[in-house]
Amino acid sequence: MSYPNSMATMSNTLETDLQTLQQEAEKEITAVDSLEALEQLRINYLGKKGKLSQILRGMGKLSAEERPRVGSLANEVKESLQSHLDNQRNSLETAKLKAQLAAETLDVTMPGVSRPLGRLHPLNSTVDRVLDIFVGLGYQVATGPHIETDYYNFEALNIPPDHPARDMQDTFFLTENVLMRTHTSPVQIRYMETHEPPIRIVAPGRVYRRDTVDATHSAVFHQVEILAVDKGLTFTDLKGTIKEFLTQMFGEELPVKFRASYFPFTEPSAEVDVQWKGKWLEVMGCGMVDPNVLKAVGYDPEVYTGFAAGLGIERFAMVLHQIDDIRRLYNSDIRFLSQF
Ligand code: 2U9
Repeated sequence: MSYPNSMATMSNTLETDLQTLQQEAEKEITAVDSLEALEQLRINYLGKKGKLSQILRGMGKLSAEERPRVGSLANEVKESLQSHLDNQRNSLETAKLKAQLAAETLDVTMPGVSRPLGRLHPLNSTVDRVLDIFVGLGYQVATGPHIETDYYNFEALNIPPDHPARDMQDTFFLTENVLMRTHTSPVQIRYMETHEPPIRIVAPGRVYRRDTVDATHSAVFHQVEILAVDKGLTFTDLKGTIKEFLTQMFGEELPVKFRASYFPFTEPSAEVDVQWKGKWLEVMGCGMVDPNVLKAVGYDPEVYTGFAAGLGIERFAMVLHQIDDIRRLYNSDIRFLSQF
């Protein structure tokens, strides 16, 4: 049995078409340079409506003997195209990853952007040192409002209206009865009103006095005051406490002098001088709490005694760091501040 010529031609044509398709496709696949274009090629050649399917549609017309031959060639072509597609996808994906890695490379050895560290202002570090010493001696830190009433700032501290002692602290009044505190002492009054002895407190804070600003005066400055109230406290306890504080503050035991003075809220009162680098410096004031102050907060002065002391933080910072003008502490000049 022989086949009509047309059939032989049909199978030859299909085989040639398949081979041409393979050559063309493989050339295009190897030349493509993006994953998107590669996917488009896959659809064009191997997709449902792709070129391979179109050629294979002609297989229906083949004889039963020819069909397996063309069929197996078609499979070979399909597998070859598939493996070319896979190879090309792999190399494109590898190239893409490499490019991405190169673009995202971090040089971990590159020096960072330097950000200068901040630091404490010398007033704050001085307050901190003072507080640390008193906390070490068993004192508790107490704070209170900057805006006070006449009662807490003056009357409870044994400074009645029209008393000449008021002239010692020119005051910023907000109303007749309300003012900017001239010392941190109202903090201790408030604390005593709400606590029973024994008490040991240290009160740091900003205070306000009408003052003409010069190298040693400022209308706004900082104080730390201490107060201890207990049964049997004497001037000896006060002296021992202040000597210990000054020894820790200056880092060595220095000659200390207690010079009689006057404060309305203490009796007796004293100024404290310390000899440092050959000079006597007045560094703080102190005294035994006046019985009138204890009475004002409801403590019985026949049962309890107390001692108190106060110091100006600016004065201490200036002495310790040899600062010649108080205004340097408020100007925020970084060349000055970065020295501390
Ligand atoms: C209460 C009772 C007594 C606090 C005291 C001083 C002496 C003193 C000055 C130092 C320099 C103020 O900053 S300064 O100008 N202070 O000399 N302060 S006794 O006495 C008190 C406080 C509170 C209830």
